[in-house]
This record gives sequence, structure tokens and C-alpha cells, in this order.
Amino acid sequence: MKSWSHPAVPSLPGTGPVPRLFDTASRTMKPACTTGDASLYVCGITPYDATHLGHAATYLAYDTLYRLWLDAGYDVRYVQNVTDVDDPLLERAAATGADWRELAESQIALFRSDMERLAIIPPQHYVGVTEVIAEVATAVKTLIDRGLGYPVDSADAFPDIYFDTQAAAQTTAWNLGDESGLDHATMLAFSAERGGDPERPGKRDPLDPLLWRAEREGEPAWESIVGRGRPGWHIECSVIALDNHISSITVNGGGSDLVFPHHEFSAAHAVALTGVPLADIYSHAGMVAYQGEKMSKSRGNLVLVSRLVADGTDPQAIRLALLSQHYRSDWEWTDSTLTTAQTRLESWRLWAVDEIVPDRAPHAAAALIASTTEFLDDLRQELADDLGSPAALHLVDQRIAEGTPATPLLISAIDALLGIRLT
Ligand code: 5CA
Ligand code: ZN
Repeated sequence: MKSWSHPAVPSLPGTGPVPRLFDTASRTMKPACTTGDASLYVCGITPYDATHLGHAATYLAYDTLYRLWLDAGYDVRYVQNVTDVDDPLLERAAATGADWRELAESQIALFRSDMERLAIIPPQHYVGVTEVIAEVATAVKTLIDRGLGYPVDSADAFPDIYFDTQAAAQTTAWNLGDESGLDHATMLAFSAERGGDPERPGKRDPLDPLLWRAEREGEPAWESIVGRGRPGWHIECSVIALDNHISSITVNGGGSDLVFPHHEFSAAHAVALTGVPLADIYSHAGMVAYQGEKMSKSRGNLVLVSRLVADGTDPQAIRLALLSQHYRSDWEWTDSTLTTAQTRLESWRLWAVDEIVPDRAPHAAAALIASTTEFLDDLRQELADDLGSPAALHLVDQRIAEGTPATPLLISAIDALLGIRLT
């Protein structure tokens, strides 16, 4: 489906360092990409209640990674999905009397415009699950043929198809916990909370996830080689990622609420289909909370980007507010997060007004070039260290306070690396 428009990203002299990123699977910091081509798959929205600040924070984290890759001279291939058919979307549509397709379409449109306002670089491939039904069904068939998918009968439908976790652990290169590293009790709890159905009778293992849901009355369904129905959630992301990347993905990203079961089983399905790991790095953004709890559609404690903008907030201030928190920490949005960012943005803009072009100040040129170069190097280093955006913002504050003059290069660097346009 249509993505959104690309913000202008100035190119900077020299090249930035290879960014290092925390990998959930190995619990270590890893260089994100050691070849010239970087690829990124980030789990996209389920299109209702978009775009809240939790979503925005997660997409901004991977936008920062993208910007660092560009600065390091990489070609970047970026794929993002849209879960445009799934239980929560259908439930919301039913509860509000909306047509699920119209709900999805309008929310995707809102998401696109919010991403544009926030200057988030778009994926080259933005793919809805409804666009890849046949591909998912083929993957499910392959898993069945390999003894990794099995039917579970239900009273009111044809059988659903489940993934056989234990068979996969015995016959493929994947083991349960490879990605999440969680203990079994936590996996069971997360499965129940996050879209799984550990209590469903007839499954071989309570953790086995749904690959294909057979048609139910009143629910959307598609004809396919595994019968009429629709895709399960995790296989959707495995298939969209595998279809759109040449080889294994450099970084598979999303919020930390996806560590288990979603990313564990997306990885499992991909290994079962291809024999190779889905990604080099499994990266997770922390959860943004509001009023004491995780900001989530189910709780309804949402601060929407579009609402803030409609109330007159500068989207650049929202961006700066989100960048002021480290992407991996869980944190709470408050009014002061925003007012601090607004004050900061004003002071940076005031600094930029007094821009000095080195060529026009020959007597001071050498010192000016030296201070500019050092500033740029430091900014690159802070960000390359696990997307250290709070440290990067403090660095800018500090250099401004010390009287470092604003040069065109520094203004471009803040634009290219932080997505903050000052002039
Ligand atoms: N469609 C699935 C992924 S395949 C999904 O989780 N959709 S979502 O709309 O619920 O979330 C979209 C993205 O925002 C996911 O990466 C999710 O992990 C992230 N996210 C959701 N809530 C928050 C939050 N409160 N803080 C940070 N990130 C969040
Ligand atoms: Zn996903």
C-alpha cells in the first residue's frame, strides 16, 4: 500500500560510525550492520486509535536508526506491515458499528499524515496483511507439509491451523526462548495477555500460536490453499518480512510488548520456512505510559499526535519531547515532557538565528571549523551508542550554552540526525 512522503534529509560531510544497538536475543550490544546494506523490519500499527505517542516513540526510534545508517553511508531497505485484519480491529469496528475496512483505511491515512508531521522516514515497502493473504496461506501450507502446522477443530468452523512449537524446537534451528529469553511461566502469562490462547483445548502445547483462522460467520475470510479464513498474527510479519528482504534482516524492531509471543514466533516461523534466522538483531523500544499505565488502546489512556497538533503543538516539539527519553526505557508522558521540549526548541531556534558562515568570517574560520567538526563527531558518537538521543540533546544544549556558534553544517547535522529543522 501507499507509504508516506520522505522528509528532506541533508547529507553531511564524512561518514558517521556504525550504530550499535541492544539485541534482545543475545542481551548484548551489537554493531547494527557490518556490510554496506542495512535492512529494517518494524512492526506496524493495527489501524485503530492511531497514532498515539507510544506508537510515535517506537517509529521515531527506528527513524533515528535509519538516519544513522544513511549517515554511515548504507543503503537501507525498510519494510513495515499494517495489521489491517485482526481480532482487535474487527472488535473495534463491531463495537462502533463501523465497517472494518473503512476503519482501517481512515486510521492508516491518519497514521501516514502523523508520520509526515513528525518527519519520520517512510518504509519503501508498506504492506497490509490483506495484500499478502495468498503468500501467508502458502507459508502455512509449507509448515503443515513439514509437520510444523496442525489442525485444531472447533465446534463452529473448519479447523484452525496452529504452529507446533515442540516439533519446531526439535526439527529446526529455532528453540523456544531464542528471541525473548523468557521463562516458561512468563511466556504463558504473556501469551494469554497478548493475543494468544493458551487455554484453548486441542492444542499440542498451550503456547502454540495460531497460523490460520478458519472462516467464522460474520468475519472476513479469503479463499486459499489452506481453506477459507485469514492469517494468524505472527506469520503475517514473518511472511511480509521474508517477501520484502533480499536476505536476513539486519534489525527487527517494535515495542517491547512484542518481545513475546509476537517476535518469538515471527522468528520461529521464519526459521522454519527458510532455515536461517529472521534477523541479526531483535530490537525493542520501551513502553510509553500515561496517567500511571502503559498507553494502550485497550486502556484508552491515549495522547494522540493528531490531537496535540490540532491543539496547536508544533510537531517538531513532539519529536524533541520523544527524543528526550531513551528509546529503550519505559517512561511516562506528562505535560512537562512537552513544555521542556518546547523551551528547548525555542532556545535552539534562537541559537540558529545567529548562524555564522565560516567563509564569511575568515579571521575565525579555523576555530569555527574545528568547533563545528568536534560537535558533529560528538553528536554522531552519542547517537551511534544505542541511539543515545537524550545524551545527544544534552550535548546540543551544552554546546549552545558554551557559546559554540551555529554554523550551516551544525544546523544541517541537527536536521539530518535528529530530524529537527531549526531554520
Ligand atoms: N500490528 C501489531 C504489530 S505487527 C501492533 O502491535 N500494532 S499496535 O498498533 O498495537 O502497535 C504498533 C507499534 O507501536 C508496535 O511496534 C508496538 O509495539 C508499539 N507500541 C504500542 N503501544 C506502545 C507504547 N505504549 N509505547 C511504545 N510503543 C508502543
Ligand atoms: Zn508484527
